Amino acid sequence: MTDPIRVAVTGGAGQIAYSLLFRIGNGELFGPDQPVILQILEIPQAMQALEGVVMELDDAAQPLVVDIITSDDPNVAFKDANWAILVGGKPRGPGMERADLIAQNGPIFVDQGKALNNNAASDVRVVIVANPCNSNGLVTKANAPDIPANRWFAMTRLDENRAKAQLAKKAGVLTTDVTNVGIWGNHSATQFPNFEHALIGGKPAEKVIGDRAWLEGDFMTTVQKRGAAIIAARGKSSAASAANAALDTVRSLITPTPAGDWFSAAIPSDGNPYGIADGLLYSFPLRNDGNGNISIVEGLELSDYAKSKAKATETELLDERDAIKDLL
Ligand code: NAX
Repeated sequence: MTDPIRVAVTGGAGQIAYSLLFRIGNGELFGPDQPVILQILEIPQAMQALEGVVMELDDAAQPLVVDIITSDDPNVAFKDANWAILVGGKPRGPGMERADLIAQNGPIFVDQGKALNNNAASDVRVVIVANPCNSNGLVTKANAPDIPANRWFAMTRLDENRAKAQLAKKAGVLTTDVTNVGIWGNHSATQFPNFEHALIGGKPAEKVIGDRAWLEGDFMTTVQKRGAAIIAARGKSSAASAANAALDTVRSLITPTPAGDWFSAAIPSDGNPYGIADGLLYSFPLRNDGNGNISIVEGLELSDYAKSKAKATETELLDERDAIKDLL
């Protein structure tokens, strides 16, 4: 039998994990022949709820799931993990400012960074979903100095998928016809879903749509504020679509990117070709060359409009970094 891949998922009793774990178990991440060991982390107060999730995982009788390990100790959950998908964190409560969210989540990721550093497999790759994901990722990375910089990703794929869906709807095409949508910067309302390079059926989206005012207006705000719109409609934050985006992210990291296209995730910004400050986890358009190398798409011409948007989200990330500087 092929050696199983160990996938650590945190926040296992939460809403995103409720979709994510079953889809990993189904083979949607690593294919129908690749066994997996699920290593699930929760906080002590949620271990009982996690037990229920594990009962359901058992009841799904997924042949690829060869073992399920649960723990409230990150040193156990991250032991020998080849992938760590960090979903668990403190949610934003009523009246809580973004700065409070950052401050309250920071310490969680100090501990998890240390635990990853000391326990994960030497090939571990880490995808941070828990918000504020760029800054949480920065804290985790800073506390895991032995894990190389090219193993760190914060999730902006949901934003990319949202942007593609909006463009496809407007143009009356399938989402598969929309390519080259890059998310720049932070997973927050300052993110820049860059429509200027997007293609619809291989033609510039701006030409196909023919409505720059919509692109700069409704399109941008719909994507930037989609999370809040879903909470308003559903009474809960996006979960199935977030799990879906986490799967998309990992798949893009392990399969070659189709010719000419790209995908989005936040990665360490050091030495990036677009003049964004070093020392951030900043989302860029990325390519996977199929040999395990993930690189920023180079040579994209940025208009003054695009530059100003890329800068605004950089500024927010610098402010966030300032708020957690003691943890880095
Ligand atoms: P839930 O509140 O349903 O679940 C979070 C789970 O994490 C809870 O079960 C909680 O007990 C657990 N948890 C808290 N602290 C933990 C710790 N120290 N170690 C392990 N587990 C811990 O949230 P859910 O809807 O699943 O969302 C999870 C995270 O994803 C949130 O931070 C959310 O903001 C973030 N999101 C990120 C998105 C992205 O695109 N990057 C989109 C969706 C989502 O909003």
